[in-house]
Amino acid sequence: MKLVIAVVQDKDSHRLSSALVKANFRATKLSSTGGFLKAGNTTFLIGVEDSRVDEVLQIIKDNGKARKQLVSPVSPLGGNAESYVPFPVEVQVGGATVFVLPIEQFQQF
Ligand code: 2BA
Ligand code: 2BA
Repeated sequence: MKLVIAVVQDKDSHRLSSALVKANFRATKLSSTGGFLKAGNTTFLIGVEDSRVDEVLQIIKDNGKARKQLVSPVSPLGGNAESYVPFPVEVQVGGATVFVLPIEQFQQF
C-alpha cells in the first residue's frame, strides 16, 4: 500500500475529490498553506493499493491545472533597498505536487 500526498490548488480541489470518489478511492483533504505564496492550497492524503497508484496519479493529473499567480513583493524592512522589486512577480503554480510514500501499516479501528 502507498500513501499519495498531493498538494493542489484550492480551485481544483472540489473537482479532484469528486473524481476520486467516483473512481472509488478513499481520501482525506487537509487545508494547507504554500510556504512561498503563503496562500491556501489543499493537501490530499490518499491511501491506495500499490496496483492503483498509477490510476490515482492519472486522476490527479487530469484534475489539476497549472496557473500563473502574481506575488506581491514584500518591502525589505531595513534591508537592502537595491534588491527590492517594486512590482508583482509572476510565478507558475503547478497543477499538483505529488509524493508517493510506502505505508508500513494500515489499520482502521
Ligand atoms: P472510514 O473508512 O472509517 O473513513 C473515515 C475517514 O478516514 C474518511 O472520511 C477519510 O477522511 C479517512 N480515510 C479512510 N480511508 C482512507 C484512505 N485510504 N486514505 C486516506 N484517508 C482515508 P470520509 O472520506 O468522509 O468517509 C467516511 C466514511 O464513508 C468511511 O469511513 C467509509 O465508510 C465511507 N466511504 C468513504 N469513501 C467511500 C467510497 N468511495 N465508497 C463507499 N464508501 C465510502
Ligand atoms: P507555494 O510554496 O506557495 O509555491 C507556489 C509556487 O511558487 C510554486 O509552484 C513555484 O512555482 C513557486 N515557488 C515556490 N517556492 C519558490 C522559491 N523558493 N523560489 C522561487 N519560486 C518558488 P509549485 O512548485 O507548483 O508548488 C505549488 C505548491 O506545492 C507550493 O506552494 C507548496 O505548497 C507545494 N510544494 C511544492 N513543492 C514542494 C515540496 N518540495 N515540498 C512540499 N511542498 C511543496
